[in-house]
Amino acid sequence: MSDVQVTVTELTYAEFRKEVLEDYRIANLSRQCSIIGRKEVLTGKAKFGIFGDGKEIAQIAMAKQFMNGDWRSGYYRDQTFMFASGLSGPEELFAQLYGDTDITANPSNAGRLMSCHFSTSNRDAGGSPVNLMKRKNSAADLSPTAAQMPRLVGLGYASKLFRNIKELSGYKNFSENGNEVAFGMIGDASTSEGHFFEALNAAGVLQIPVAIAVWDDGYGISVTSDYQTIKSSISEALQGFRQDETGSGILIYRGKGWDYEGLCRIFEEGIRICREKHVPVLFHIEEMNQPLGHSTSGSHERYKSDERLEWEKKFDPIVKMKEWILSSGLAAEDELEKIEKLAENQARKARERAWNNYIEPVRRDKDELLRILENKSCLCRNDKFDKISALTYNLKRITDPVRKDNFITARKLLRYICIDCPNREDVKSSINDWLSKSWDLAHDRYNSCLYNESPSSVLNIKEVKPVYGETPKMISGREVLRDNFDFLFDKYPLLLTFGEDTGKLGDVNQGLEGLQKKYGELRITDTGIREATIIGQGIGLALRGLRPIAEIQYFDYLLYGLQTLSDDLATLHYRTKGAQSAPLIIRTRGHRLEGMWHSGSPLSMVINSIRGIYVCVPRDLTRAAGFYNILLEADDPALVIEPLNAYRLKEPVPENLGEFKVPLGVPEILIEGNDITIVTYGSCVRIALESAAQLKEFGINAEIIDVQTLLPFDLQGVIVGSLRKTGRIIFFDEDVPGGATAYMMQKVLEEQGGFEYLDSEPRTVTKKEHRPAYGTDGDYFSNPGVEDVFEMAYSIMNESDPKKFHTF
Ligand SMILES: Cc1ncc(C[n+]2csc(CCOP(=O)(O)OP(=O)(O)O)c2C)c(N)n1
Ligand SMILES: [Mg+2]
Repeated sequence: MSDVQVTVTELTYAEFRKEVLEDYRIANLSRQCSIIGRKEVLTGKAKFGIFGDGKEIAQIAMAKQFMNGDWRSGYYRDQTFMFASGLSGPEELFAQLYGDTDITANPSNAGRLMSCHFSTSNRDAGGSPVNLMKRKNSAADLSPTAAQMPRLVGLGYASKLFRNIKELSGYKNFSENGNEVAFGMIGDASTSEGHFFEALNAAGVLQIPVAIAVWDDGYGISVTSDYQTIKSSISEALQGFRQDETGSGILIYRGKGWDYEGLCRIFEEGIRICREKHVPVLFHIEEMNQPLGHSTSGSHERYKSDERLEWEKKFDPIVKMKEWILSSGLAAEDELEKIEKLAENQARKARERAWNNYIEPVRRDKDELLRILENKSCLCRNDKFDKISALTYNLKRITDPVRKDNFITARKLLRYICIDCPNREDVKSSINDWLSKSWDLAHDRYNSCLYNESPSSVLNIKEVKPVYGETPKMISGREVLRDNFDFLFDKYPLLLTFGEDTGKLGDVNQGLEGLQKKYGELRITDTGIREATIIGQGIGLALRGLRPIAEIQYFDYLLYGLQTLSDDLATLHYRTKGAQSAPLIIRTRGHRLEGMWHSGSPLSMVINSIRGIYVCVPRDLTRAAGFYNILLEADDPALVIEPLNAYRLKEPVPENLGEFKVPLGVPEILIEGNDITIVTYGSCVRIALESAAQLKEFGINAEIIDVQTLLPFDLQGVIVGSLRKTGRIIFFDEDVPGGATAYMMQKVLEEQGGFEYLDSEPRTVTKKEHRPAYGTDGDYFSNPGVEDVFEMAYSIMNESDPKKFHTF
């Protein structure tokens, strides 16, 4: 326990009693939702259930300290916290359980996530930012354990920036002097994850207002804490993190999950200090339980001993709260029973309303389809007709259909309408009309909002070309970037960047040289070596309205942050159906330089795991600057991979630094040619250009295309246009065979329909399967070079006209 003096808010006895009884009602309501919810799964109405039973009292106590402007970054046990803070209620919980896609019934995830995955919006329906200070906020929940921890760092760090950067004091929709606390919740077993320790260390180093509760029920599914945590206790394990006389460190409290009074006291004290002094605080809440077991996928009787199960009954927090109320004389048994009944009724009614809201539209769709079939069906009496009537009959019999039932029936029916049936065209068009309308709705329900679809999308922003004087000055690429950043930091007060060596050094390649001095240590900042929480720091800051550029020193090290990028940032807009946006820019540098971990181009690994984030692969630093310029005018997350070996090469300086913009999804044709199209990006562009020069010597005119962005990819069909002209194509990069070249090939040949224009076999040029070896020769024999591209292009030309292009 901390030695700071406790001040409990003064209430009259009547107010206090009322508050306690209301807390008792919320606890019971939440428990009843868990009990009824579990039954809904076991009886087949819902698919999967995970609930917050056993954690009710501590969450109510913590929620008392949750204020407007604060943020929660929790996990799937937090339903009671959400109820108690007024951010959710039983009806929404059931809507989540059924997977209701109606955003008004299920605002947290619109049916895209399972139960107990909450969020609040930071964008309105039109995609504009909302006032975050007029509401309590919750970052969108995730299922991977501890995945909520990296962004917690950013959610807390934002308060520090708002408190300490005076230019930010006017942003009243985002902060009031940085008084907002970021609440983090995590299960005991999940603290075994590296993300937990990394986030805690970062919070301690940064001294930011995060309040973390560890809900300790002694189990991670069936695995007990002796397998999870050193000394079987996270607060013991963290003794070295504890605040000491120097003032740095973390405040650590311990509480018991069933001790209502004690919990109210420690949360009040700890979070007050956290808010006022920006000291991180951790609450280790022990002796919690899970009366209904981990989830609906199994029963805990399989792995808990009889004694443990007995103990769980006795130390059920609601039972204990009741005992405390009775013993303190705040209410009598019958009054509490009335509250219990009321809570049960409220839960039942909420379930019923949520079920009807969910099922009625699906039934209506089914009925509409059946009406079509009853009025217009195949008239032919043959085996096909039997199939049609069987399909119709089977659909009719389903009382609680899912949309899939309707679709399967409609799609299969089309197969069985007789070819010579007089009704054929009529029936077909009616079913197709139903399907087409239903597909559009299904798309909106299940497939929309992977990217920003609102007016603030970067795809709506027009290109502004770099403008050059007659004899532009030639400076190194990193200077172009630095001078461009100078404009950006001047223009956007909310812009800040952080990463390893980003601050004092101005990044390892000096793209920010001198800018920390000019814009201050908080806007251009060094961090520890902790890629996952660098990404998380960016996500949290972006959620809170800032415009962060998180720097990952080398593309190869993005892997440490990839889980956070993939599971959190990439899915964020989709999993909230556009209600939450985090326009984080991740800046890194990659492609060939030196050796295994400084030559990374694992583009397929990245683009295939972060759909939802745009990926820009500029060939030089002017293009990179153009991407930053356009991204900062929009509201989308993006990864920009700067070409490592271009920082020292000379580039002409545009006159409109900070203004020119490179559009996303628009490839650039760098050399026009009629014989063969070579498609590439990033550092490979220079190699392709050199190959084109060598091919020209042999009478081959290659068309060189820089795709510029892999996500999105060639939105206007520039590449297929080139292929139509040349009939031959090579996809070239430094990824593994079958990597991003295969991705580009699929886009051009399948999606853009390029297959029909092929006169020769489409080919790829890539690096070897293994990572690049060290040194010039290691690079030469691992990565593709000018000769490889030349020879591939030449061999294709030789095959098509062996007389003109003889074999070497
Ligand atoms: C990264 C990851 N690994 C495994 C799982 C499967 N899983 C879901 S919950 C859970 C146990 C978590 O236990 P704890 O953190 O103590 O939380 P509790 O459920 O006990 O509240 C596991 C292993 C997961 N969701 N994510
Ligand atoms: Mg646990």
